[in-house]
Amino acid sequence: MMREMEISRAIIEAYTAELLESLSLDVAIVGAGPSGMVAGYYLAKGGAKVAIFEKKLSIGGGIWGGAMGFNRIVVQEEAREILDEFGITYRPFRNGLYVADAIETATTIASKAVKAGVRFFNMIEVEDLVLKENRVAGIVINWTPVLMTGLHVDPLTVGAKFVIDSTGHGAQISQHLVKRGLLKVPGEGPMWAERGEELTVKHTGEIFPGLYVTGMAANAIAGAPRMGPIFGGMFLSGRKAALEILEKLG
Ligand code: 48H
Ligand code: FE2
Repeated sequence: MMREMEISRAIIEAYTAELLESLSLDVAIVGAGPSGMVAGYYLAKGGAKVAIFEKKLSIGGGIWGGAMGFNRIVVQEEAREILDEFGITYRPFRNGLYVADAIETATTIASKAVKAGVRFFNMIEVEDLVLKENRVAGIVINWTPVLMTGLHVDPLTVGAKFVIDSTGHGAQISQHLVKRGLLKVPGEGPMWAERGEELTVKHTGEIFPGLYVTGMAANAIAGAPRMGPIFGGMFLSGRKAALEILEKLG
């Protein structure tokens, strides 16, 4: 066989095998930001079959840019153990705040998640939910460029026992239930760092049978204030959702 065809076959076979293997999941996570990737890591570590679907080419969501492009993030004392779990380097600042490199944070969480067994599918956008007998039962997926260009191409479907909306600001996946009148999402409030962090974690959970929210999506569901470039709440939220789901999966 021509070398070029061998290369093509290697890619197509490897990718489609993984996609076929992911058609029926324990957990489908939508969005590869901090909360989604941390959730994926703990779920995979706990033995769940989990994949993350990310509409962009790059994973990492809002981590890369730190704040205003200053690529550092702040993490508070309560979430320091998660930095330790991943082996991310940090420096103490003061008043229980720590500073980590955004690039190291994004790459390390992604790498640990992959090695724990999370499958990442990038450039795939979740455009709807599967809803059966009043329970979310999967996600409806399409190529991001198809949706960007507005081509009329129907999607495919992935089944999941649980779906996590980790899409950040706006809670994109929960919005599919809002537009059908099944859910209300008040949206996030103006900045108040401590309160935003607290409420994000508090409101992380199952908001509709089969559908969990984490991170800024949980914040939007709760109508809680935004918190700016402090990421401990995102990590703690991802871990909380993962541990709750692992318990339900038994
Ligand atoms: C597939 C999708 C879809 C879709 C979106 O925004 P994120 O980083 O999300 P979180 O909640 O884990 O982290 C939030 C944090 O980054 C942040 O913005 C903070 C702390 N802000 C505070 C403030 O005051 O501003 O990541 C979400 C990911 C992104 O990569 C999107 O591309 C992806 O989800 N995504 N993927 N299908 N329909 N919608
Ligand atoms: Fe943000």
